[in-house]
Amino acid sequence: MATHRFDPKFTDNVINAMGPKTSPRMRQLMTGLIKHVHDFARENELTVDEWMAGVKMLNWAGQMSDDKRNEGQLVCDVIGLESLVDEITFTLADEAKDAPTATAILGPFFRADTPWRENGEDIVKTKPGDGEMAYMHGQVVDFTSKKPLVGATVEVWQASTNGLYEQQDSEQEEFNLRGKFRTDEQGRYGFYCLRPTPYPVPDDGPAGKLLELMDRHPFRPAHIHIIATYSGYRPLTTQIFDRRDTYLDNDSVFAVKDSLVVDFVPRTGDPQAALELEYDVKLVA
Ligand code: MBD
Ligand code: FE
Repeated sequence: MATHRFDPKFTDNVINAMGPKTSPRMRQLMTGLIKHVHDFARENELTVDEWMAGVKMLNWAGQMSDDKRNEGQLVCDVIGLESLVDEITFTLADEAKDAPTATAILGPFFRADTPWRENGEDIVKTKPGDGEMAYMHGQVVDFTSKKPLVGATVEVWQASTNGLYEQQDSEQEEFNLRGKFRTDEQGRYGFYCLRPTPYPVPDDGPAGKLLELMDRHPFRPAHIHIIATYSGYRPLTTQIFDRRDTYLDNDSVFAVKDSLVVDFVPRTGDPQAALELEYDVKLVA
């Protein structure tokens, strides 16, 4: 006789169906996943209709998970999962005064094939009608010794003032607002960019539907994405946030950390930018 599905023994049966060739880690993860998903269904007396609505949402997200949408990741983001996993993976003491640069989530709009650019270059290839230009620059250093890291890679990307990343917007030149830089002999990098502006995550798909059903807004605080790497050091994926932003405390993907909030300041004597941001990146070996 089959075990009654409400009986926790049913869950044990499902878990015990895994064979001996399962890797220990796979066994651990699937055991936890099956337990929690079954408990979720039992505790909430999940109905067939509700479960099917969830399945439909996953299928919908799957259909939109190309480079332009990445909805599977976005669905994870709006329920805080990418931010949680980031925190679990990188347990660096984020809020300590003198700490290595804190991590933040990659997000769905990274492109691996971003072109190299020269220090001092302008990443704003398609100028929006509005927006403020800024010069962002700084040093990549070894956190422990404070020595500059010469030849480190600093990769950045940001959305335009219309709230769209370049791959979401046919009006923007390819790789607009993206660039990969190599630090100079003093470990320095620098480029012109836009002062970032707050932006709604795409809300016309499954993640947006989920936000609407939860009565939540889709906005993210203004941010610039950074990936910094140097041979022998832990690669850093992070985002920096403009202090003036009103969404710092209610980011729709829960990525803000205090130590990643930065101040753009007036820049004098530069016809290309009236603002600047000095930002040092501290890596750990
Ligand atoms: C973004 O631009 C982003 O950076 C993240 C993390 C999630 C959704 C959209
Ligand atoms: Fe982003």
